[in-house]
Amino acid sequence: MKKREFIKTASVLLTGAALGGTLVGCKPKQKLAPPPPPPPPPPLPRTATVFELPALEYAADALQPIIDKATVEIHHGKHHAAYVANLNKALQTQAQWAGKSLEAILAGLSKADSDLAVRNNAGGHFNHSLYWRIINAPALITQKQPDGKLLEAINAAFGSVDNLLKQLKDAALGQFGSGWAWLSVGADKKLFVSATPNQDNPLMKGIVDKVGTPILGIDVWEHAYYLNYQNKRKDYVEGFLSIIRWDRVAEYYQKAIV
Ligand code: MN3
Repeated sequence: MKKREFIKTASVLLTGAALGGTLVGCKPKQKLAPPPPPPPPPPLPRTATVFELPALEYAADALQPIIDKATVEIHHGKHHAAYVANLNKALQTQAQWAGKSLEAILAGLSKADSDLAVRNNAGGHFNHSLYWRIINAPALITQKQPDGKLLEAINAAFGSVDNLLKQLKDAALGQFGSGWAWLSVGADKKLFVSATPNQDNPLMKGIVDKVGTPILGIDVWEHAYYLNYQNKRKDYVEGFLSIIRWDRVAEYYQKAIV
C-alpha cells in the first residue's frame, strides 16, 4: 500500500470508528421521520390589468381660449391621473376584473357593487380618455360639422345637426351636479343623447337606463371649467362643442356600428 493510500484508508477507518463510538450506548436508534412534503407552491400572482394615463395629443395651452392651460394641466395631470392610479389600486384587490379590458369592466359593473372604487375610477378613466381625443386646438378644427355616414345617422336620429347640438346642450345643462352628457350608439345602431351622474357612462349596462357606446362625451364636472368659466356652464359647453373633432367622432361611430 502506498503511503497516500494508507493514509486515506486509515482516515476512513478512524472516521467510522468515531461515528460508531458516538452511537454506542445511545437510546435505541429512532427511525428518522420522512421529510415533510414540500409546501404547496404560492398561488400565482393575479395579473391585474394595469392602465396608463394616455398622453394628450396637444399642448396644455392648445385649447385656449376655449379651455385654459391650467384647467387642462390639472384636469389631465391630476384628475385623470388620479382615476388611473386609483383604478389600478382597486383592481389589485378585486380578482373578478383580472385581465379584463376597460370596456369589459364597465359592462360588468352592477348596481349591487357596494365598492364604488372600480365604478368611479374605471368610469373616470374611460370618460376622460374619450374627452381628450374628441377635441382639438380651435385653429385645427377645419371640419365644423359632421359629414358622411355620421351626418346621415345624426339626421336620422335628430333631424339635423342643430337639433343634436341642442339636445347635447340641454343634457349637459340639465345634469344636476357632476356628470356627463353623451352622444352614443345604441344596440339598434341608432344615435341617442343621454346624461349620467358622476363618472357613470352608457357602457355600464348594469347601471344606466340608456345603454350604448359613447362616441362623444362632455364633462360637466366643475373641475372641467370652473377656473375659466366659474358658474357659466353654458358658455363652457358651447365652447366645447365648437372644438369637437368630428372626424374622430366619426371614427368612433364607425367602430360602434360594426
Ligand atoms: Mn373631469
